[in-house]
Amino acid sequence: MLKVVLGDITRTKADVIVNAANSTLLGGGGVDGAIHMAGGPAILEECRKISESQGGCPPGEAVITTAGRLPAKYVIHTVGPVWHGGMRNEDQLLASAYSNSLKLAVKNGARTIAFPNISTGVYGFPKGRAAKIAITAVKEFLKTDKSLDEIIFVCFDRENHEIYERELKSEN
Ligand code: AR6
Repeated sequence: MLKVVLGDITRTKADVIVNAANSTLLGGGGVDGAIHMAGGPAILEECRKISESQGGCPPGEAVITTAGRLPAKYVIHTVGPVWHGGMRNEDQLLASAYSNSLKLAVKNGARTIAFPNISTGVYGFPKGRAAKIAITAVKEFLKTDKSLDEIIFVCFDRENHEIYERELKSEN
């Protein structure tokens, strides 16, 4: 049910792939840039509409769009917190980014979902701490909702991959 892979999320087959976006929803670098590049302009078009109607997306929340040309049905764009040292509600906001993405995926009928390591790139969240929060948030969600078949953590860098492998192993 919980799976960890090393790779590029734009090549991952899942009903939903999650994007680590920013509050404007208008694109950026990192995984956000890769998703828009691979998925094509239809994704940005929908993001723009959502952004105009609700004024962007605050940290911890999530919105859904088409996946364009990606091998997924939807992209869920969530905004992780910028790391400021841990005293600005970063842990809770990161957990919410995961749980709100899961809720939105289930609401849209998804059975499989792939997450990048939200906030651990440009936003500077410590990787080990982020992995613990991500895994805990997903496990909490799975306690009450049984509709997802597979949740994949797609790690792009080896460091995150090793951290996730270790975290999941130590829990089993
Ligand atoms: N597939 C999977 N993971 C990836 C990929 C990929 N193709 N490319 C990078 N990563 P980041 P953040 C990993 O910086 O920290 C954007 O500009 C990367 O190794 O993409 O949440 C947004 O617009 C890292 O572990 O997102 C925001 O402004 C993880 O994805 C800002 O960056 C997240 O790194 C968000 O920062």
